[in-house]
Amino acid sequence: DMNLTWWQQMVCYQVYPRSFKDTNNDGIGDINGIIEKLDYLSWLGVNAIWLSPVYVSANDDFGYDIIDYYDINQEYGTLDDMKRLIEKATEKNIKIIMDLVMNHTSDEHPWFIESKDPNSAYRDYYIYKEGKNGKVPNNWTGFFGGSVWQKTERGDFYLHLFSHKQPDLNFKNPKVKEEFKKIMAFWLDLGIAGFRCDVCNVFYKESLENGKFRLVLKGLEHYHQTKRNHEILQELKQAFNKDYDFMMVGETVMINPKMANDLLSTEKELDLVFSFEHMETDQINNKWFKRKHRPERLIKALMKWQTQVDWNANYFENHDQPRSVYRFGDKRYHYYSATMLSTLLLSLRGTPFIYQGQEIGMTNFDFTQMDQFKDTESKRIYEIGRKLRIPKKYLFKMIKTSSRDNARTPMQWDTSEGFSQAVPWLAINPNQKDINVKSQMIQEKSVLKYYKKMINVRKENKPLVEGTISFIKTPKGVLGFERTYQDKKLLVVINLTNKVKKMALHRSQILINNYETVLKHKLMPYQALIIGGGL
Ligand code: ISL
Ligand code: CA
Repeated sequence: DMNLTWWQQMVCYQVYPRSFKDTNNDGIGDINGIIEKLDYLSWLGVNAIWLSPVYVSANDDFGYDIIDYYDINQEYGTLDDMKRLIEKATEKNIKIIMDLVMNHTSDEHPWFIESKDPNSAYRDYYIYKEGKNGKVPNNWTGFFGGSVWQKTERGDFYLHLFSHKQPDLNFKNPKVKEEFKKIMAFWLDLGIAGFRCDVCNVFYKESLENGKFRLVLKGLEHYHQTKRNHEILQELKQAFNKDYDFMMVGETVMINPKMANDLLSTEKELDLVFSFEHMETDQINNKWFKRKHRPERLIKALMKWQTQVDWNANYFENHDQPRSVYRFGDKRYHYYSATMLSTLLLSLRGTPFIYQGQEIGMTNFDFTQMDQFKDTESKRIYEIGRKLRIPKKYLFKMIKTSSRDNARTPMQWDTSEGFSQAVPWLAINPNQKDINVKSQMIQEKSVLKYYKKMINVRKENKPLVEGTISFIKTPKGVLGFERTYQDKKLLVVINLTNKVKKMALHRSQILINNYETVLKHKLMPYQALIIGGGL
């Protein structure tokens, strides 16, 4: 009955399949595992799943290097399993959003293998170039560090913005775009409800000229958010808009609100975009160089995006980010930090995305050695760092803090073998003894129960979904806003600090509160509450 689309009303849950649930005990999560946990997800109250890639992959970047867009990675199951997942999820009113990786394929994809022959029909699917006196064709640097050029056996080079196992596709060749139309049609016909489009504002390379000076991603200005990139996205979206009620959420790197609005404009190339500014508030220039988290900086970024973009894709975690609970919270306040973030995520204006494990407050892993990392990015950064003679100890510390593997350790279902009875592909966090689904379902007060409750509060209170947002004056480190829909007004107050904060509060009509009580004149550390009836 709302004026909003289904993807605006949804609470979306991101599954990283490799680490979610293993049913055949090979230590690797699988599609049957997701099917097994659908009851759990519907108990929690989510109505959509974004599935990180499950396609056939060479697993250099665990699914983000695709060999076959039309089939499922054997480790995860079969196409029939996938069809069953879609069917069972649909029965439970859970929509499936699949990852769509357009910027690159695996170097083991048949297209790339063919393309190695200069006379092949697939040559133009990728970006090859002769070197300059045996050296790389230009000065561009990639997302995982180092040059974007990889030398071939023939002596020329191909371009890869990510790992050398992920050659970039050439969107100047219209056939490549047509391939993606076919891929989209295939999955939409199988009943999926949308796509999360991987790095979808960098795939069209306007030119291969040298980039101007930048500390990271030299060359960016030649492919970031190009005009043609917009047009291709529009064409892909519009090709299916008439026949399918589907959505596209773009992972859009390095954008500001103006760029976001361009992508979300009336041309409707994307329905939602993931922005990064709020996730970069605790870093200097790039994620390997951290600075102390200051709540005011996070608040400022959130307010900026909430004010300048009408409908945001809200998130604090995904498979690329370290865990949020101690990043934006405090070790001494696990429960309060996690529930504060839950309240914030689910009460901001926009569509919330919860990453697996966030709902129980999973934490970073206490890595002690380099060989524990499985992520291609972590390994590559170590290599590059060593070449630059950065001391091992320092490098290790950097990677331990920022590695994507922090988010990729297996889901903590219970105290022992809940994820798998075999040795998992990536070590499980020993704190699963304390932090796990089973215990949190039993405990009277738990992060999990709070998430379930908060999702429900969101569903039952229209202002939290459909309402406008306006910010109120608050003490430093506290975020306060009103959500208003018709004659209903709610006040959300979130203390993002580990300090007690003075603030006069109304104590009636408390919809949710992560503490037992509300004090009249102060907020406790990480206290978060929603009050009915406004101020
Ligand atoms: O993870 C990052 C560094 O923290 C980002 O720069 C990330 O590489 C970027 O956001 C693009 O991410 C997406 O595409 C990558 C893949 O490795 C990521 O997992 C995916 O989310 C290449 O496909
Ligand atoms: Ca398995």
